[in-house]
Amino acid sequence: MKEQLQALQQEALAALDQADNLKSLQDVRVRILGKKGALTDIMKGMRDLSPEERPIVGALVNQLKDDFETSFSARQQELQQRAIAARLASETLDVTLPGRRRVTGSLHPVTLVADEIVEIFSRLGFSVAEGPEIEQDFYNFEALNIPKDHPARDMQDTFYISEDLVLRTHTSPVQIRTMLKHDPPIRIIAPGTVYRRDSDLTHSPMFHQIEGFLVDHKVTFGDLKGILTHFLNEFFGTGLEVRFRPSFFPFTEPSAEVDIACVICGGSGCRVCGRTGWLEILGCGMIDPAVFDSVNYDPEQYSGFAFGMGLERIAMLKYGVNDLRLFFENDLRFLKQF
Ligand code: 2NL
Repeated sequence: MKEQLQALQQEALAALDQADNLKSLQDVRVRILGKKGALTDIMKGMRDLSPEERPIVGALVNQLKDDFETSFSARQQELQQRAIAARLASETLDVTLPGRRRVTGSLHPVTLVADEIVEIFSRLGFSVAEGPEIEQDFYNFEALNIPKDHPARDMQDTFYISEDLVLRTHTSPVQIRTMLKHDPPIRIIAPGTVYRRDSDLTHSPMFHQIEGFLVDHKVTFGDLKGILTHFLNEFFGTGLEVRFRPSFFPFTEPSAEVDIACVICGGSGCRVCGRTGWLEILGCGMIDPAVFDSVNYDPEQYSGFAFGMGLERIAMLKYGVNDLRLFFENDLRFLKQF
């Protein structure tokens, strides 16, 4: 039995040496120490030994077990180290590689211009208001003193959804809605998308406007001139020359158009200003009493002014863009520049 044990020990240690991964190492252990393992078999055979022999063989078995465990642990550690080393070698990480760049978008030039105008009027106490792009005839036309036979109402100029619904042709209906909800004093700025049946080199069927108005006791044309001159100086630069020309809108009386000295040529005359030295920049006027009637404001108690401008035109002048279509093509080479 002693020889049997020695042979088993040799075999077991050789098997441990040969195992080249943790799984086959575990298999060797089962083969020797498992329930049906070789050493277990030998231990079962000890029943047949004499009382004198039994402790001697028992001691040898224990010795073999201890030796096996020691060798097993050593080999197990060795194989674990080897597995870790292999993994480290195959999963190397180059920390000097540049990171993946995050693509950030930028704001559209029309948004930038709208935000800057809103910012300037916010500092003067104006609040932002918005409204629906599909609008009722009453808010878009009727309440604004635009008569039934006015050419702006024509199917040729306005997108009709039904007899009573249109795509709003200006942001003025936002102001009508605001006045119907709130009493004066009131100061509102309303940026938004508007629609007209017009499509050529210099007109898009969808474009953007910003309108503002102020209503209080004793508001005068002088207040209008002061506020708009201040705004234009903030937006285009201090010392800018500004002029007010008489004009006409159905919703204001008196009405004016405002020009600034050409930002391209400085007033000497160029292609952009049509050699006049002036650029038309916005329309404005004192709110017509007929408009006050439709929102139930008393024209004897209150007066106010309103103004409106096209955002694409302002963005073209501000950024030196010479083609309106660039704003709607969404070419990243263009948009990335803002
Ligand atoms: C322009 C001119 C203007 C208004 C808009 C307005 C609104 C109400 C009452 C009175 Cl609720 N007026 N808006 C007034 C004058 C001119 O816009 O050239 N827009 C692009």
